[in-house]
Amino acid sequence: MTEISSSPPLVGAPAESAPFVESATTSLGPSVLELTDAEREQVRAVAADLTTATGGTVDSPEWLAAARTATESLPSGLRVRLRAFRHDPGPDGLLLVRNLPVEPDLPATPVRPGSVRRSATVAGASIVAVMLQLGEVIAYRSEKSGALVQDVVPVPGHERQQSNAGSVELHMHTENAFHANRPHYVGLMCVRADPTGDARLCTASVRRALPHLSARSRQALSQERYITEPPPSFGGLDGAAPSHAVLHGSAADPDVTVDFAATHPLDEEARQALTELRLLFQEQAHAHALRPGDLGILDNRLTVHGRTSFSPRFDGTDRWLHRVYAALDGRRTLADSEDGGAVLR
Ligand SMILES: O=C(O)CCC(=O)C(=O)O
Ligand SMILES: [Fe+2]
Repeated sequence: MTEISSSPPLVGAPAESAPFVESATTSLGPSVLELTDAEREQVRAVAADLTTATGGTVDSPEWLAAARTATESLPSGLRVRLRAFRHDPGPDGLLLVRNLPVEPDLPATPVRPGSVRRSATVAGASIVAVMLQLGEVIAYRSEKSGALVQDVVPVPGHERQQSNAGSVELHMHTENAFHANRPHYVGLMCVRADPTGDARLCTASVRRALPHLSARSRQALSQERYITEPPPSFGGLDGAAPSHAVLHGSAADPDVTVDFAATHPLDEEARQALTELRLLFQEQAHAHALRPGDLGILDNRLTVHGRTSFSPRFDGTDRWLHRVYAALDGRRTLADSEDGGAVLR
């Protein structure tokens, strides 16, 4: 397997004022795994079998069981790397796996809202198999109809939304920051690149930001002085949202939970600390122009992500990602599961 450098970091203005501006200094070498063509074909064979296994119905428990078994046939170098990432997600909390298989005869990029993959495709089965090496694959009933493999595509009429259907800048966020059982890992796999080249997945990690954060901000961010609103699709605010800390866990190596479009400080000092963190993330963020077969795996405890603005055409040629979530503790997510399965409330 070859290590290759990734996209340059980006340096940007505050979240309110896009655009991001790129500069070329650091590389993400250690966080990138490029599969050889032989390894890609090995993954393709596993995924192709899964397109017909148990009828190829992704969301059925039987298909998921078949996918879980099939993960053992992934290339050993990939499995070793995923296990190592689970142990230590590194300073960027990101693993970019490149050269995964995608179908050669990809249909037009969907344009309808809430588009998902209910039937297994080569790319969809590949991302599920990879994510199952990290944890249990989960989804949310209120999001993309609870499908395990979701499409991330721009949707006409949703351009200005702070959601993955939008095409304005998507502010940095912890995935489902408001949710007690938010995913531990988010997988975003490109099956069609943005034809304009403008759309970039942006990532930044708390491990990089922490040493630059003032002691005062660190303290404020570590206290329950913030609330995070759920999106309207989850029913909005049901009474008062619980206050929470943005930094939590180990003081020396904390987790971060924040959504710069939905997290509100409860006092002025907390607001200043949030601004300091946002600016640090923006200064340090990496921008990734994903290509077909690229899978960005984010540790959702350490890494926030967002997306630059871009200009969709809505003609079937737009950027198209698949998204799959994984959680480490299936016993813990059970409390939010309606039927003991993978779909949470
Ligand atoms: O489009 C992207 O690159 C990221 C979208 C996103 O944040 C998501 O789907 O969770
Ligand atoms: Fe996201």
